[in-house]
Amino acid sequence: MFKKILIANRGEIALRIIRTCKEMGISTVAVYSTADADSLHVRFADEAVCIGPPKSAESYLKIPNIIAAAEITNADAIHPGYGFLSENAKFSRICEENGIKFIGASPEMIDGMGDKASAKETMKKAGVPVVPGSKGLIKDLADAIATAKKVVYPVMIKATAGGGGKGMRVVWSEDEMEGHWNSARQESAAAFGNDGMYMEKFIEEPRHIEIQIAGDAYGNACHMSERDCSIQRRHQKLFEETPSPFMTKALRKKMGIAAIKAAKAVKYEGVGTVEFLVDKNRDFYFMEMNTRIQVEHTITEEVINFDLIKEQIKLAAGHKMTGKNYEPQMHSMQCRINAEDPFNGFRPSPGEITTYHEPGGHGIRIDTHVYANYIIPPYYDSMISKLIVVAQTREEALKKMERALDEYIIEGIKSTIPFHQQLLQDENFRKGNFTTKFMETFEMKKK
Ligand code: MV4
Repeated sequence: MFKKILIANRGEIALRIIRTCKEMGISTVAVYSTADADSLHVRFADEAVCIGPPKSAESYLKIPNIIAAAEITNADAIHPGYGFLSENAKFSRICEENGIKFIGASPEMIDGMGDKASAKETMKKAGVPVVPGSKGLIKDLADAIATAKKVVYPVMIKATAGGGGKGMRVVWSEDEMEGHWNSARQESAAAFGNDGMYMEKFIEEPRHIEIQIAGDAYGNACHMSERDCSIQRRHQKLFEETPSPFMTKALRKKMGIAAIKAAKAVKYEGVGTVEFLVDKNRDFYFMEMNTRIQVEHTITEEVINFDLIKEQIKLAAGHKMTGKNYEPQMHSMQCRINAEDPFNGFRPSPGEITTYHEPGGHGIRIDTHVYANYIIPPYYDSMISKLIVVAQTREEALKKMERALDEYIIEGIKSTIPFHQQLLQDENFRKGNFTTKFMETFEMKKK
């Protein structure tokens, strides 16, 4: 097992990783920017190294500084958390070259899954259902028009280097193709330095359901229940739950088998997530594979009673797993509490938290790095806390979440607590009747 892990991240996930390391008897090294000197991850780690000024590009994304911090502290592994360098092939490779274990995917895996068109081909060959569409990349506008005729409108053109919705367009008819083709390619070239595009049938009003998986170095893989992440706004997830209210026993079995096929096809090592689109007929299609621990891993931990970070560290250290699958035993949901004003278009609201009181009691978990008088810096993402509940049923989990949100006091800044309170009162939401389009029509009621 590793003796010392450097955590190349900040905020709640840095703290989350430090906690598990402590329980495993592993020493920890925090890295921080000058804006985060008062952050809890700095306080709770055994050692801390300042890696630069506030801007991420000069600190949390600055590979030489992080490697230097690992070398001076003699860390034998780096945990990248999510975001930042967690899916950066170059960083994974540099760790490898410096004899530091990267607790995440190999550079080849990151590159392979990062190219969406080739990841899709890999999955199709492995027998994982994919959305019907172009074979590989589209050559030019004429190819796009010809392919769309075969795929049948509406279609979607997507950047092969994409993700997070960038470089993606829905095309409803041939007369719209030229405009969307040009603008999507330009956007992709600017955002990713890669204008490779592929095409798919547009799935209308899908659900976003992802399967947590894990694999070891001996060819074992297992699935660990699903997460419904359909409640998103501009590709930012706001609320996640497991089981999905749309799930059936039969669908879970089929999606689990498909996720394992995906993992085994690429000899996946570590914990990962296979994302699917699920249509109204419960047909499902591979969308992406994430090679990192995700923000929403918590709700899976609650329903299978299992520490995913611990498993991730063990797998990175070469431990063998049994390969048995996990079924959800409970119902869990997570509200992402962001420093944003939901009454004003979710505008960022950094600054000092003047009053802070957390809810508590049975079945409630809060993962956060904030405290009373903490100043939220404006440089990083706006998530400040994750409120997670676990209960026997969805009905009970909803009640518990309502109670917890009512108890949660954050003053001095605006937060998304009022949004979640209103979400939980929405009739369709309560019935589990929602898709990825839900937030397009959701409107906040005035205070
Ligand atoms: C789609 C789709 C409909 N049909 N692909 C959005 C992010 C990117 N990773 C894939 N996305 C989508 N791909 C086809 N063929 C709809 C979306 C989509 C979406 C997917 C998951 C969660 C939220 C979403 C919001 C808008 C569009």
